[in-house]
Amino acid sequence: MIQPAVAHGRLTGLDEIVDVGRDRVRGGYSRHVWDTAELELREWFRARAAALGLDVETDRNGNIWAWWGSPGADAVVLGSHLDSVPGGGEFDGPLGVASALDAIAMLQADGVTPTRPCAVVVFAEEEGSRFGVACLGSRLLTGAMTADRVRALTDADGVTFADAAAANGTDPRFVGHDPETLARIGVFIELHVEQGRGLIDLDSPLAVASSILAHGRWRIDFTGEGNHAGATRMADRRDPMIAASRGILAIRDAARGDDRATVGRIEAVPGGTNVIPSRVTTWLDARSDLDGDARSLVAEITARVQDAAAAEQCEARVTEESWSGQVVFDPALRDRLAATLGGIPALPTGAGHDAGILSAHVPTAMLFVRNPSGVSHSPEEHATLEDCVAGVVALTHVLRGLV
Ligand code: HGY
Ligand code: MN
Ligand code: MN
Ligand code: MN
Repeated sequence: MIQPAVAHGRLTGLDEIVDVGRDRVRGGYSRHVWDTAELELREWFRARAAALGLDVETDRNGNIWAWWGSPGADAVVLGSHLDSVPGGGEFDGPLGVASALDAIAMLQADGVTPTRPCAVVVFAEEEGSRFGVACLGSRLLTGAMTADRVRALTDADGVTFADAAAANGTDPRFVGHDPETLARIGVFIELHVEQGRGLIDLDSPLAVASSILAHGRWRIDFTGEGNHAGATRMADRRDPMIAASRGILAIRDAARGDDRATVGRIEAVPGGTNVIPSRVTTWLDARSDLDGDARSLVAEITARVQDAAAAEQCEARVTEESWSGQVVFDPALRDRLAATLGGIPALPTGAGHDAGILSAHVPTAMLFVRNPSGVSHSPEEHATLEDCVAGVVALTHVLRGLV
């Protein structure tokens, strides 16, 4: 079989974007929806797709589609996302997009003409790093989140999703559930770098995904009394930073077994070295294998953070920002991939994906590529060229069997 093109030690395509959105402060990459880096990646995608003769369109939610042949129903859709977490790795997202384009290029080079519509999609704001909700593009597409709620989301500078969309050619009046675009998808397959040690432990370059943990995000506001750092005696304070600190330890202690509970973001208001804050906001990412497990974890966390706040004469309020139930990927499609690829293991994941959102609507599958560092959402995330090539070859075999 034809092999994917490589250049400068990377899949071609990935080598072209290696410097886009590098984060000089955090390390790794910061590429957030409609920022300079992400816009550059969108242009890169459009140019690569056009070079393959694909027709590119942006849907009403800012997701980009590149069609091989005419757009139509029952399409085979491959793809992933181009945005990153703050200081993220090189592969989370872009590997799936570059591999999808490569798979089409390889079939074209082999003289294949698809008998079914086929597309590569780039989903917008998968990480939720700008507007706080992960998989925003696929949630809007599928109606999993209402347009009104999404339009009102704000970024760190107070810019609303509606204003950011309008400034970048997406009319905010028309964002939201898009049944026509959704109805075109016959099957969706997302290739992704593995984000834990699963494939290291299995000693395999590739796996198919079996399931995704139930997960969500909650905002926790600890409120107390803002005051002077020098003039306020320790005994007289109602310091929400202390309440939040107790709360974060309680969150860690609440997570048992398959549970994961993470506080990766904290904000003190007003945020001065010589100021006792009036409010400290933390964001909780909580996950567990079953929906009920994740829900009871968050119920326990809610009780514990309220106790932690009360111990400091403060208050804690917990607000859900997003939720994704447990995903079990389509067993028939998974078996089909496994049969095509022969002897490939199946692997559950703790990471969320647009494929998980789509799985409630269309048969969906994922292919994971080994990550030798076992680390992701970090500059240490990695995938060897050899394993990336194996991923593209596998995706090409799968695509050939579907088109
Ligand atoms: O947060 C997640 O699980 C995903 O990487 N967006
Ligand atoms: Mn991802
Ligand atoms: Mn990610
Ligand atoms: Mn459990």
